[in-house]
This record gives sequence, C-alpha cells and structure tokens, in this order.
Amino acid sequence: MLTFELLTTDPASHARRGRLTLNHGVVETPIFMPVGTYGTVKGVMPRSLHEMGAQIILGNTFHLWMRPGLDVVQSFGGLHAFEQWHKPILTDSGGFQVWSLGEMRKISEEGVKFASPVNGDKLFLTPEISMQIQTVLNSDIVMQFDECTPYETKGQITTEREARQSMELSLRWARRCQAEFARLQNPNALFGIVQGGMFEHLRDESLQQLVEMDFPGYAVGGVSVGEPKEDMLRITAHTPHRLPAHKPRYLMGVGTPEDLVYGVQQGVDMFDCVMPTRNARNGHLFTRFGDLKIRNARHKTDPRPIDETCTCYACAGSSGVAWADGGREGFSRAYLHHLERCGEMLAPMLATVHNLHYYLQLMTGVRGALDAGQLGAFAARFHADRARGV
Ligand code: PRF
Ligand code: ZN
Repeated sequence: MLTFELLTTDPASHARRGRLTLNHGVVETPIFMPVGTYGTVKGVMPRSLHEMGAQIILGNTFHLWMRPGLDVVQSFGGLHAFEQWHKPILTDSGGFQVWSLGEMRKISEEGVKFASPVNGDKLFLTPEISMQIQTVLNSDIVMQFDECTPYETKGQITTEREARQSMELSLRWARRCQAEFARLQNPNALFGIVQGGMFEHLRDESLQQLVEMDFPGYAVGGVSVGEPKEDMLRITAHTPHRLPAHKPRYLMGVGTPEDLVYGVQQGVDMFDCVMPTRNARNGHLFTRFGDLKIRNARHKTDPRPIDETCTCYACAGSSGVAWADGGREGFSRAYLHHLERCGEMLAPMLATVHNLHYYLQLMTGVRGALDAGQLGAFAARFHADRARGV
C-alpha cells in the first residue's frame, strides 16, 4: 500500500530525505512529479520519462472520466496498462479541475454539479464518485476530493468566513472519501488535503482534523491559486512542517525551480506543476543559469545547446559522443529557434524533455545534497547560478 521511510533530516531547515514505497515501485523524495493530465505527459514517450529518471507521474480523475471514460480504462485493468507507464501514478481528485471551470459549476454539500466541457452533458462529481473513479484508475496515490478555496472571486478576495466554510466542507468531504475508499477496498493510498486559504489558523484547524483522521500522507492545497507571491511563501512556510514527520507531504501545483528549493526547505517531499511542460510548449526553457526564451531572435545563429552543463537528450544527445562527421551530439539553440519559428512538433518535444530533465535533476541534486548534509551550500549555489543568466 504505502510505506514512508525518513532517511535524513536537515538540521538547518525542515528539509527531509525520504523513501516512499508504493504498489508500483519506490519513489525517492524530495521528488518532482511530471503532470500527465489525460494519461500522457504531453509530447513525451513513457520510455523518455523513464530514461530521464521520472519516478512517479500525475493523472487527472476529472479529465480521464470525461475522456476516454471509465469503461475504457477499466477494460485495461487501470491507468498503468492503458498509458503504458509501469511506475507509480498519483491521480488528482477533480477538486482543483472543477475549481478551474469557474462559473460553469455549482457546489453543494453533496458535491459539484457542472456541464461537461466536452459535450455539455450535466454531470455531478462527489467525494464518493471521485473515489470510485480513482479506484478504477488504480493510481498508487489517490487524492481526496476537496474544494480548492479560490484566492479571489470576481476581483473580491476570499474572506476568512468564506475560507472557513470552504475548508470545513473539504474536511467533511475528506471523511466521506475515507469511508468510500475503505468500502471499495482500494489497495492504494489516500492522501488528505489541507485547505484554509491564506489564514494560518484555518490551516492549523484543517491540518489538525486531517491528522486525527490518520491519512497515510498529506497534501497542502489552495496555494498557487493567483495569490501574491508573499502569501504563497507565507503559507508554504507555515504548513508543511506542522504535518506528521513520519508521513509524506505534497505541495500541490507548485512551482518554479526556486519554489521547489524553498518548499524542500519548508519540509515538502513531493511537488507537481505544469510549469516545465506547459512553459516548454511556449518556448520557455529553464536552465541552471536562468530561463531562456527560445523564440528570441538572439538565438538565431547560436550553436550552443540550451544548457552546456545539461545531460538531457535535447542538450547532449543520447550518447554524448561525436558523430562520424565530427559534429557534437545535441541540438543547438539555433536549431531549436528554427523549429519553433516553423511550428515543428519537435520543438515542444525537445523543450519538454529538457525542462523536465532540469526539474528532475534539480531534485536529484537536492537529494544528493541532503544525503551529504550539504543542503545549505547546495541552495546557495543554486541561487547564485540561477541569477547568473544564460
Ligand atoms: N486541490 C486539488 N488539486 C490541486 C490543488 C488543490 O488545492 C492545487 C492548488 N495549487 C493544485 N492542484 N485537489
Ligand atoms: Zn537539456
């Protein structure tokens, strides 16, 4: 089901090095999880994900329920066989995706009514249905169905009263998820999600009640929902380290490379974000020495790879050896710029491989630093490198 071993803790921060064992394999933490909403990490073959060292990827209850539908995934015995990814999968519950529908939904105690964005059908998602869907998907980590409290609605910042109501609803839904998950005899692990908006005391109440329910792992939701950066940092500094030390902690939907390093120092073990994949498709590349926009004309004739220190397929090729013609293996900025300008599909593919490789390598570096008791020095070097510029 799930075991979590705490291997080392950093004496100078809340950071931890851990090992999570799930039904489809082992995950070394801290970890970044690539997002595969529709049962695919957009533009990346599973074998490439495997080669770049991805240990666990995400899927989405809501999207997979819409398309291809549960009967199709069920006929394959679950999402792993359907999408041909045989390592762990975490599925989000639909709570956040329903939130993203904005005006198109109606929330009640029972669940969320909405019109299908695919064909307009009237649909109803409840904590029980979310658990039933995730049981068919057979994801290794199942997320509770929650309400992601918005930062603001129509320009109005969420009040404490509204944030409390939303947080309390998520708590009642957490209980219903737990009961249904047990009734279904789901053999995987169900995580609770801390909500409470931008209010520390609401976060504490949510956390305490979820801890009493004794989930095998916990997430912090409701951050990175459009709030000012300082609020995001404040809630991330407040919440994760208050969760039980012997259980995994997941910060949902965060963030930039800097956010990941900060999150680790606040005691977070797991992250996911569309940023490396989505930004790649917009020509935004992350590198050790800062970010790079490949569409910029200054790359037109640049023979250098995206990042000379990167060992990904886009930067270094598959073997790192020279071709018979003496050329260095790996793609130049000039070539990637050209592909982008022509709208070639290889452009987003290579950019995605590079960005994911960067995020995964960053976390590999973090784990190595924790193992060596050098996280502080690692973080200092990381910030200095990132500030240098490409
Ligand atoms: N709840 C769920 N999924 C999420 C979030 C949340 O609050 C967030 C918030 N950043 C991202 N994904 N269920
Ligand atoms: Zn690279």
